[in-house]
Amino acid sequence: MFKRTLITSALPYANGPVHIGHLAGVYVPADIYARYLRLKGEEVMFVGGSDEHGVPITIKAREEGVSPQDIVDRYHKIIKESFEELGISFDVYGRTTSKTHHKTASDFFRKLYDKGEFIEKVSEQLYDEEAGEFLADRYVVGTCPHCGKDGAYGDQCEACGSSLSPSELINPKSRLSGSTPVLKETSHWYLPLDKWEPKLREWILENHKEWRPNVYGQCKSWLDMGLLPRAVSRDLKWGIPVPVEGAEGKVLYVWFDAPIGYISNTIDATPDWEKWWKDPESRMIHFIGKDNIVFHCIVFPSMLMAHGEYNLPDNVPANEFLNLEDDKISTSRNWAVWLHEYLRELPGKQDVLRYVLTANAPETKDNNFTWKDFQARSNNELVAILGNFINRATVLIHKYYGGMVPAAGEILDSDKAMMEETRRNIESLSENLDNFKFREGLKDAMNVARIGNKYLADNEPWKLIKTDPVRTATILNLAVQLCANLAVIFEPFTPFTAAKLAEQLKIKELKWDMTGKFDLIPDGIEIGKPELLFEKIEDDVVEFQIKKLEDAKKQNILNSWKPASVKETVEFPQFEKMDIRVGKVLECEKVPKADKLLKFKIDDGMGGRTIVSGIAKFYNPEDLVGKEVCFIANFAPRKLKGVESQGMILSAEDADGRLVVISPSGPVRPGSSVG
Ligand code: B3M
Ligand code: ZN
Repeated sequence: MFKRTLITSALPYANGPVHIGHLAGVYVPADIYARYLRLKGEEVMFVGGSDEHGVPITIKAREEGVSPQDIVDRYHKIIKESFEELGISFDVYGRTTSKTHHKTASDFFRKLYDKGEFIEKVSEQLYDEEAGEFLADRYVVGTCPHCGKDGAYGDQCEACGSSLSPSELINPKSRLSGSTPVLKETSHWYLPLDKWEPKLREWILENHKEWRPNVYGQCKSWLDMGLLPRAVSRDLKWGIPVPVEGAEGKVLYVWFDAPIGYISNTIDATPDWEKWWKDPESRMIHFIGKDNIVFHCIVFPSMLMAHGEYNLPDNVPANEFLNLEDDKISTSRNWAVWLHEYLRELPGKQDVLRYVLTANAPETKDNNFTWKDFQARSNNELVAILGNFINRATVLIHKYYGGMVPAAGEILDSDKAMMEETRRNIESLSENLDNFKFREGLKDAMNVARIGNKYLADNEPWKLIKTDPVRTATILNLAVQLCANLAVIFEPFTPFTAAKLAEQLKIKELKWDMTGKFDLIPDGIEIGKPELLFEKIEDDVVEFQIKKLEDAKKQNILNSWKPASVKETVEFPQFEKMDIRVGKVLECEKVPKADKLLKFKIDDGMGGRTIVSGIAKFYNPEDLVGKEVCFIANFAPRKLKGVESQGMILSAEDADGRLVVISPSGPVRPGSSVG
């Protein structure tokens, strides 16, 4: 049995704020687990921190014309503060630019180097001759050799998800200068993962069959493909210098230094750090997203084995991805709900977000966040089930007993059944949390609130008070005991609410071993005034958020809009055949039973004509009357919804698909030729 648990959560890159995908995938479940173990009285260390190296940070710095240090200082602060505000209860939140980390990572590399654990190899890598720099990872873009999509990065194609190396890209381009890179020799240190393959196989495939199927499966397929030596250094300026003579201009690969950040941050947290990492009675759990599985299950463990003194992780409960409104979350497209913005725009609603992200946790498959579902879960579950039960119980105690908890009398079978059912749900909750099934666990917790509502509805203390005050006292005593149970079991999920409730019920400290008991609040204790634990989320709040996303989508379309390529060349005689004229709109109306069509009566200087045009979605017909428009006068007439159209009105298509009619910039006589 383990004595203590070291919980790590992936170190977010400090090149942008965190969004709900990060939260649902990593930080909320890690926090639930840490809080749960603490409630059980277990020894826990919950380690987080920012990942401040890597190419994306230097690219962002270059784009903004600031230093990489400026970028990481900015985002480390935003990330750290927003985590705190959401109640992510890190025991330490460090950063990989810290002195401790530089030393720890250097020493780690040096130890492996001295033990002869690396292979030094010369290879040809892409080099930007204009910039005079090697192009590691994301410094190169090109066409993906697997799916053929453009815009694949040197380390990964985001379209098909394949891992790449820069030299695999077809038609590579440097992101530094835009030039086509050349191949140039450079030497690097490689960790021979193949050496550790047999041990990894035994450790994961034999001894950790309990890991989540997605994690186990990914590891198995990596192992079955066969492991290769992996470069752990890069030719870059930003990073931890390779601590070896003759390695000028080389830094540790970000995925070599970042996981060592878990160790460095533990060192910053406690002088007693070694027991967390080296004592076989300590266990380590990595919370990560699915894109980090190989690094945490294959690469980092190989580093730890090569080092020789460290424990391997006991479990790696990686989550799948969270989508937003049925679309992949994307930083570059700004398709995200950013935590720091959420906290500003929905103040005091931390627990609602934590609740909804857990209820929709992408544990076994990708899942979807929608604002409508957010509102529904808030109002139909937190307000209507949990908040409602607690409110009813505490309000009645205030109403009938001036807030003093009444003593329970005789316990009937129906009371015992309620208590039993509560215990069963809490047992199932515990078991689910022990097995990293947070979504299922949350259902169990909510069921306990449902039991409470049913208990009150079945017993109707508000009626009984008139006929049987003794029985009423029993019911309300048990109801308030159930509230105390809820304070404990919801603490991992909704800690702010749990703290308020505990205060209201005068519970000094919440502990897991209080659960399932019905003597937690002594008779005669005066409980605090009932306060609303949850408020309804109104329509305007979610409409604002939905509008924000729609705006982001529009902005994206505008940003990525490119004019269509020019059509085949036409000679003048061919062009001349087209008779374009100016006309004045005399009448304009919708064509019945056709939502796209407008019917125009045009003064063409030749007695007038009718033209039907498919722009009804973009104009009010009356707004067009009196306008001058351009139309093709010799367009073959055709019938549209029974109306003969004698020409075609010219319009331009906007980036978001809106059609805008073309008008002359000054007054022109109807019938004038355009050419
Ligand atoms: N920064 C990658 C990521 O955010 C990376 C995790 C490091 S954990 C040691 O996906
Ligand atoms: Zn691809």
